[in-house]
Amino acid sequence: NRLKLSFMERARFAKNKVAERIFQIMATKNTTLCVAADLTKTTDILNLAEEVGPHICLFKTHIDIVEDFHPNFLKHLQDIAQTHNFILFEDKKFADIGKTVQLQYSESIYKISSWASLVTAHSLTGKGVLDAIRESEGLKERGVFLLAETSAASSLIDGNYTQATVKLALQYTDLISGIVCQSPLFVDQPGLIQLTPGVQLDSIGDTLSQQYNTPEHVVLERGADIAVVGRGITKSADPALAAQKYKELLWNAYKKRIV
Ligand code: BMP
Repeated sequence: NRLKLSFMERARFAKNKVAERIFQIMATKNTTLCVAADLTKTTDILNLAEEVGPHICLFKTHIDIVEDFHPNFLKHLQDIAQTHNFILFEDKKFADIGKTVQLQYSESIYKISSWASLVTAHSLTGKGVLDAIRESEGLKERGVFLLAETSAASSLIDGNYTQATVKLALQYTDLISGIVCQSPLFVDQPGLIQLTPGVQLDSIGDTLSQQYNTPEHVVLERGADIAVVGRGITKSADPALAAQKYKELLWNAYKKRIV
């Protein structure tokens, strides 16, 4: 049961290289926090990365919301990621046919495959998406988080879709780092990582169907390994302090879970 094992122990079960690295980062930095850097200016994103860097394992971007994108920005971001030892994660949610995904992943001004060690994908169009990501040009070590459930109220995803997504993930364990979901779907797979968004302390949701749970709840009741926090940190007066607080709450919950 993955919920009772430490990240250090789980690292050796990981078949995906990036997942193995994530386990090691979590175990050495004592953090399971992924920040969602949903900001539209490159300087704001870089400042956030510097501020929260010591407290996070993953830095999640939506690169296509950036207004003043330039390739130099990625160079800076990579430097910060290296300094603070966290992983760059582009939340692209690929959902097209394989050929289109391949172009979206490796081409365009963003060239995602050249800098993002991690990306997200929908399972909607099936294995072609994963074959495309596996076969594309780009970083040698790459990982995918497959989306099996969402934090959105009244999501159209049902139990069958969720189960089929987990099944698909298990056919691509070399490529899949983990699954994005809201409940413990794969407790018998210690090498896979559960990533859970929809985490905030001061709010239960927004006006656009987002739903929030607390750090303790997602770790102890929902099986989250990594929690994604966006506005809970980015809208805070002191993002570094907020990140530290989320990190500590999440880590304490994890320690409580594995005893
Ligand atoms: P916030 O904490 O500000 O609500 O941000 C949540 C982040 O997680 C967003 O970047 C969103 O795209 C992502 N996300 C989510 O909220 N729910 C999901 O089910 C999947 C996501 O990727």
